[in-house]
Amino acid sequence: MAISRREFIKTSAAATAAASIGVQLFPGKLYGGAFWTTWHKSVCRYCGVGCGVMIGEKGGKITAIKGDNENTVNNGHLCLKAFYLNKAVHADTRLKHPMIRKNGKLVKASWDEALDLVAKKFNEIRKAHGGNALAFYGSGQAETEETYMANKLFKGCIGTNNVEGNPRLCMASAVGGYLTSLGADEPAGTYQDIEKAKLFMLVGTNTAEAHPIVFERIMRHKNKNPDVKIVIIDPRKTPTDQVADLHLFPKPGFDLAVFNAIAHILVNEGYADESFIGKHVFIKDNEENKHTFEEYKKFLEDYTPENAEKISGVPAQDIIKAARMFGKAKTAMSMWTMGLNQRMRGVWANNLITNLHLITGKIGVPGSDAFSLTGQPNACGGVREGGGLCHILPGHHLVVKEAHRKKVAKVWGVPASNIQPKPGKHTIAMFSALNTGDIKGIYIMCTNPAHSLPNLSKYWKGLKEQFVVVADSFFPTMTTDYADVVLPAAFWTEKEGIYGCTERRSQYMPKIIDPAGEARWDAFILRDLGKKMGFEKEFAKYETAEIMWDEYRSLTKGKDMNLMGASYNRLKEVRGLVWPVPTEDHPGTYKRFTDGDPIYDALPAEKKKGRRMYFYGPKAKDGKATVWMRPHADPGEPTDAEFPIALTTGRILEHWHTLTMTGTSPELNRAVPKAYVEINPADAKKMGIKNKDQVIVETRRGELEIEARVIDRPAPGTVFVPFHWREWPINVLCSDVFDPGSKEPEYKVAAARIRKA
Ligand SMILES: Nc1nc2c(c(=O)[nH]1)N[C@H]1C(S)=C(S)[C@@H](COP(=O)(O)OP(=O)(O)OC[C@H]3O[C@@H](n4cnc5c(=O)[nH]c(N)nc54)[C@H](O)[C@@H]3O)O[C@H]1N2
Ligand SMILES: Nc1nc2c(c(=O)[nH]1)N[C@H]1C(S)=C(S)[C@@H](COP(=O)(O)OP(=O)(O)OC[C@H]3O[C@@H](n4cnc5c(=O)[nH]c(N)nc54)[C@H](O)[C@@H]3O)O[C@H]1N2
Ligand code: SF4
Ligand SMILES: [Mo]
Repeated sequence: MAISRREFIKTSAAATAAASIGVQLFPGKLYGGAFWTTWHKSVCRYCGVGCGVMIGEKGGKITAIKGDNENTVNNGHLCLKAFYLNKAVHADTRLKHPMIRKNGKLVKASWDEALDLVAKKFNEIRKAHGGNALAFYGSGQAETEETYMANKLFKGCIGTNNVEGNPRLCMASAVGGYLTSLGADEPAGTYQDIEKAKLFMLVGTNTAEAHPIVFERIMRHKNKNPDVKIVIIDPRKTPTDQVADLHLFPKPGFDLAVFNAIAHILVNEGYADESFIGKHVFIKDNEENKHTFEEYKKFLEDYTPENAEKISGVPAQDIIKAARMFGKAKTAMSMWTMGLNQRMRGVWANNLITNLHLITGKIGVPGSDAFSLTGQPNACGGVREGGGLCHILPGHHLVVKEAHRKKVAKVWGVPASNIQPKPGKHTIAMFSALNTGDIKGIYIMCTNPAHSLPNLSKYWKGLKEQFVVVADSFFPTMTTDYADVVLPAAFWTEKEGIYGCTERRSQYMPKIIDPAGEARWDAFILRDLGKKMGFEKEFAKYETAEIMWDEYRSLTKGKDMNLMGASYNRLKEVRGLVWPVPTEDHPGTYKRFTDGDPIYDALPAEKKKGRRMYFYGPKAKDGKATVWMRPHADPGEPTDAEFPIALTTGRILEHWHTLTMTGTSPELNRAVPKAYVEINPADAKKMGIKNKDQVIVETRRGELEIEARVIDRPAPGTVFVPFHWREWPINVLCSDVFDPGSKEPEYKVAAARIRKA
């Protein structure tokens, strides 16, 4: 029962619109079900929405999947990818045994052979070149327990902070935005705000395809309440436009001026809440410099809608309209994803969107929030909270802080001096160091960097030359092509663990069946590698997932992301808990920094006097958030006469990243079997290109032959290519310039030209 792709029947009826984005509208109806099926409560392993699923198992096989009616995230609904999730579990492409490269070929090996080899090689490298010649590269799709084990092994035992993961390519700018704007990572609100919001501003998010269940909630809410308005800011029309009241099309990378121009209208037309600003907000242009509201107004004078039009190409009238809609709406929710984060100035872009909420006071009240959508299912839980990047430690601790290193080292049972006081190498620096040979050995888990990094061919060199270990559940991938050792990892449903989604909700996933072939749980592979490397004592106690989770949780005690009330026992029963959840009887927290947040509630009365919010996060001062005076900045590679077209890349509904999982479903493959480049009809006409012509897309880094899809989606001057297929590796063409703060690369903008093949 494949749902055919995008039958765009122009109607606002929820059912039709939902079908076109592949949302299952019949709560509880199951796909591929059977009698005698045993149902298990779990979580979808695809996107960061974090939908609850019920998984059917029969005779040791996963047979069915349906939405969990009791889970408030999705209320029984599922999207297309999740429908076919069970096909991935039993796919022929599952990796079933370890492999070692011998004479250039990967050959079958035993677990002992493989892990002994990795331990020996890693120890040799460490002895000869020090711990910093080794690295770990993980994933926002790994469980919190898995990332926790990797952190302990690399940061705590081997003694290197070269621990990174794909959230650097994804959420790093959002983290930087939240830390600088609100003083603490992750949103203040939750999904509950959706049904209370009067206006949605969707910026650089193709919500309908990338976060379908969030989109479905927005759509239903708007259908029931026609006064709910939706503004989209994106250089492309996407299926998300089905609900748009207004769409602003900036040139890719040129929208910072638009955000400032919206602020300009808000402050000049009386929409600013000066009383909220006075009590809750600093205005700054750098860490030290505080400014008055008048000075901020003056700064915004440069950003008239007319000036912003010149920079971005968005008509001034549309900017004014968007600003007035935002200003007039009683409540407003902004949502954004990679269109903002994957940018040379991704942190600034995040700041500028959050500014709009802070200057109008549209934050901390039901229905209003600056709400970043997370890409992967456990980027928030495992990596942002779990400390899976080169500068952080589990539980919102920092490697640069001595007290934090001591605290974490004590829990890990390692000398505090093991944890290096300096951040390790961020992702691009890490793969560059493989190229130069400064890093000589890397362990890659649950991610496929030889497919997903930008300016890709540049980084293949290091992967080819250094010692590369890859733990994956599927084979082959572009990264296993470069592996010296391949380790088969248990997949979703074959292991238990915790995922933390966009709305600060941690959820439990049970082990339902045995792993395919000889596959083993990533956390145990890392534990046993640790033991083989000589850290017997340090890894002796981790016999269960629960032991790892409990130890990790102990590091969150008293922190803003307090998880002390989220025990395995409790998480097995409930549909997740939203932190802070300080005690076993605490229900979890709907809104942070305000009434009902246990940390806010416990603050002394004099701190809260005259206020409705107190930003108590680690980076906030005096309980205040920050409105940032960030100037417009162009992207790293603006178009020019030679390369006149802006290439942007991203994803589509039916497929997940590098296709290892969705590529196992014939239904999804049939729906979209290959890559293409979306070209606006006006551009196509000028270039003499017809639909389905083969064209060459070229940037300064390379060229790719691909089929043209002439369609009124990208604005003229912009083209779009999805990055899912290894046969059409668009990432070779992507730019690897990155944000100087977040170090997140600018996948969203490259200067390109196109010719007929
Ligand atoms: N089906 C599916 N769903 C997924 C995933 C998947 O692979 N497949 N992956 C998950 C992950 S990890 C992530 S990170 C999310 C990503 O989710 P999204 O960010 O929603 O998806 P993208 O397609 O990467 O890009 C979103 C939009 O950014 C726009 N954009 C490009 N440049 C600019 C710009 O300069 N300004 C603005 N304002 N917008 C711009 C693009 O036109 C595009 O429509 O999706 C998650 N969900
Ligand atoms: N051009 C372009 N490139 C991009 C982006 C873009 O927008 N445009 N977006 C970037 C973003 S936001 C992201 S998040 C990245 C994603 O990029 P990747 O993380 O590289 O892509 P995935 O396909 O999700 O890789 C996950 C891998 O883990 C394996 N796997 C699945 N389950 C398990 C498990 O339980 N254990 C182990 N060990 N392995 C498992 C899968 O088979 C797969 O090989 O791509 C980035 N690259
Ligand atoms: S919206 Fe995301 S979490 Fe929910 S079912 Fe779809 S892929 Fe899974
Ligand atoms: Mo992502």
